[in-house]
Amino acid sequence: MKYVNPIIKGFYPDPSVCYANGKYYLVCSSFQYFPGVPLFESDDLVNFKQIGNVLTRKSQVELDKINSSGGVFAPTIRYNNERFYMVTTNDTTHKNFYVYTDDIYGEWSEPVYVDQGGIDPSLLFDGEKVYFTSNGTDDDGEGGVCQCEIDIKTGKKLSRTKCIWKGSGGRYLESPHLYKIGEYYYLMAAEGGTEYGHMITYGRSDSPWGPFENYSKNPVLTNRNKAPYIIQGIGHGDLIETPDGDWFILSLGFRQIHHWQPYHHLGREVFLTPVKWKDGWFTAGNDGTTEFEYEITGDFAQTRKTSYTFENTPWDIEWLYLRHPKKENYTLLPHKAILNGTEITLDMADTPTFIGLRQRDFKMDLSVSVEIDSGEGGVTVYMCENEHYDIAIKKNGEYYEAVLKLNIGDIKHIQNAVRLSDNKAQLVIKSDNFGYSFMVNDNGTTTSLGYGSAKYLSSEVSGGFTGVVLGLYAIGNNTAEFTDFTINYTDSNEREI
Ligand code: 6LW
Repeated sequence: MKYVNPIIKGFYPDPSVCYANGKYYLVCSSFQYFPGVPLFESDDLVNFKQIGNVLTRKSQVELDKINSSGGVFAPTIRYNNERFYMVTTNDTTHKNFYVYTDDIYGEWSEPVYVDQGGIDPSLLFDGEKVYFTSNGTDDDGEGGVCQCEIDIKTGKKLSRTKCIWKGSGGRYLESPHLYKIGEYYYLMAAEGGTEYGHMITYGRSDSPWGPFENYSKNPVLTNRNKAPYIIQGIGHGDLIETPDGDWFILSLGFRQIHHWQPYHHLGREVFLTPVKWKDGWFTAGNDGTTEFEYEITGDFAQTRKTSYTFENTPWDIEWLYLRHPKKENYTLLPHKAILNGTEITLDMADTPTFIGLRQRDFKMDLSVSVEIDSGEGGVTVYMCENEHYDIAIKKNGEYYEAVLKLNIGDIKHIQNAVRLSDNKAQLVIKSDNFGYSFMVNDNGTTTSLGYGSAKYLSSEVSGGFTGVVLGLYAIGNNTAEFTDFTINYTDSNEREI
């Protein structure tokens, strides 16, 4: 079969994958969004369906007042002895912890904390031993990939934390995963930072503690020298073997808006790259790069969900809140969302009344009918509190208007305000690689409110680790009702840009 990258589109960074009971399970980071750590299932390693989230209770994850792109960093998922483990960092509290479940469709445990610093923790179950590996600094103050042995029942350290690898010389040595494959231990990691210089490197050893002999052609995978090319930033990956003995790296990467325009706003997405072994060393992709298309063994088709409605998108799986939501402000029905606004606005690193979906592709048509009593209610194309474009219905004295607000850093601009005949209207957003057109339909009359460029919502402008989320919101002590919500995506076919 032929598959096309990315296999999961939209803001789903830092993928980690495991195989259990005939299926693959994948997790990603989630930062300031709640619930935390999206969880996917797949039969074939190409088609992944989100089945839930790992961190669904406030007791599992502290997100109050955290900065955007703080909170839940890169997770690792592993399966051992009929139990799933997800280990991650809350970068705001600087704590590494894991949770576990025996039922992948059920709730996960309360956190078990491990007293080792750094980020990007990973677990290796090796017979009776469990190794806990992260980046950071060891007990003697040495920096690099650090490791200790833990008691998996309590999270207690059974050894000192020791620096086991310094990487291949790139900056930001991150995302270490230790594997036992055949007679060797392989330590794979990312270097270069999660930007255009991102790469995957590895070494091998006959001991989990090293010393690791570096692969002679590191990096084993990177798109840093591939230009002009849409797929960039390939790095931070996990290695997986299929039951047929084929090997792959699932990694993050991102799509620039154009070959010659180095901006990306959809976040870091999930890419699948074939791996080949020779003489105890592996290579990945096409001469160490990730391409759009691969032919792999398997008799199945790649399918994608391209249409999102309230009816086909359950409220408790793909929808996201900012930090810990005040649940009493949301009435989420099969065909309608009723949001109660507060004084918290979208410009604050706080918890506005907001519920959103990740933007999954460049070319999109979004429409929703909105009715408000007072205040403001609408849709935000949201990168973070500093960069977001908002289309809304707003009460202005005795009448209602449709507004478009563009917020780019210190510039907060009302682009347009059009008086409405009533307190309700249909809001429409159409996007392509380069930007968003905003329209309002008032009783059958459509008016353009303006345009916002995608590049100002990009990671290159905004910084941070997230991607654009399309959020329904309400502000003011008001009620906003949303109905007839649809998002339709068209395959952007970036190869032709
Ligand atoms: C993550 C680090 C990285 O912890 O970005 O891409 C950080 N790699 O490994 C946040 O996603």
